[in-house]
Amino acid sequence: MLFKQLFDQETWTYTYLIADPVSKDAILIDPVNTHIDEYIELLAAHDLQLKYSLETHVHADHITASGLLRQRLGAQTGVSGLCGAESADIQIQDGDIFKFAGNEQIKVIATPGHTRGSISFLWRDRLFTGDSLLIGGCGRTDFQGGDAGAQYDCITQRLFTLPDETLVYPGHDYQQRWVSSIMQERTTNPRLAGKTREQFIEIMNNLNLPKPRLIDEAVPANRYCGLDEDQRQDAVALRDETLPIRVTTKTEDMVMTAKQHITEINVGQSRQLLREGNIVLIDTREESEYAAGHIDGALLLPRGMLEFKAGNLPELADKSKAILIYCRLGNRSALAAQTLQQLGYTNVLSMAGGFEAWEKSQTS
Ligand SMILES: N[C@@H](CCC(=O)N[C@@H](CS)C(=O)NCC(=O)O)C(=O)O
Ligand SMILES: [Fe+2]
Repeated sequence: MLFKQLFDQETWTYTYLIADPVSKDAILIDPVNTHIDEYIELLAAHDLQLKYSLETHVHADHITASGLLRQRLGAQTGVSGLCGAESADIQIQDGDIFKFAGNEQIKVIATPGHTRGSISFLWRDRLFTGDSLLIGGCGRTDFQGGDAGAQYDCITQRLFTLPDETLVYPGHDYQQRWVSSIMQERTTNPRLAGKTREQFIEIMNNLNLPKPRLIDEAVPANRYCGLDEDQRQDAVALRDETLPIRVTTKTEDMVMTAKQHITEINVGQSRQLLREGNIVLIDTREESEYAAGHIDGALLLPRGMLEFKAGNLPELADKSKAILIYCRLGNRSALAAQTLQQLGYTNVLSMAGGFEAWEKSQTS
């Protein structure tokens, strides 16, 4: 089996990939939206098919990538039925079992407290606790239906009763620790070891932590699998139109096929065409990637919105006009170029190597 612990530096969030190189089934737990391309590339590199994108809870400090993973790869999204995230495909309940890769199972253990709908996932000897049990700590209980008493009960009765050697993989760590065990937490966690329920509640009620920086943005978005208002509408339409194709086709194959049907040009040729002018330059990455740096004059049109937004852009009103499209590496832009062709655009080019190659060529 393949297991990877991924880290988001911005929010100190851990994301987990569990996959089977034989059956190709893959599962992500708590993916972060800003890493969507990394996930897609990682899955493609191992030729994996993302089956589920699961949440331990509706996060208050970052936005999930689940909705985008559903749009792009056809993964099913899952979050507890107690989270008020009705747009998720699977409303998870205590005791649910996710089967994958033949005999593999992920078991759901309800661990309310940090939020009402917080759950932990148990796979083999590994426990993914989200923000219920953290290494040497636990999730705060002062918002989203938090409940310190419930948190104490589920951690002491449901998690600390698992075998001592069970590995504890948390949803965050703010001190660069990666993994713990049930024995370690049961015997040394300062909030829980040797503490009564009353003492624990007293500690939790007096943490006085500032609100997470992104809470007002993250909680509403995460109730829609991390999609913003525009993407939510697009998601419904996309789901109907493209899901069956995405479920059965691997990303890699889709890119390969697209590249056979479109015209790619390299960075040098792109630069030349842009200098000559009279070409529409489109950046088809996500908004956050665009914000972090883009080619001058590029129009932002994320891949997931292409079908819906292209028709409304005045720059794309003339379907015979030359269009140059790029992404980070040249894969998404190949897919986007093919889509534009299918929409009737007759002069579409994709930039091979994408923004990374563009930047490299500028420094070399
Ligand atoms: N400084 C962080 C706040 C992080 C935070 O409050 N994290 C929650 C989990 S979503 C928590 O329970 N933290 C436990 C703690 O800080 O003790 C931010 O602004 O995002
Ligand atoms: Fe959290």
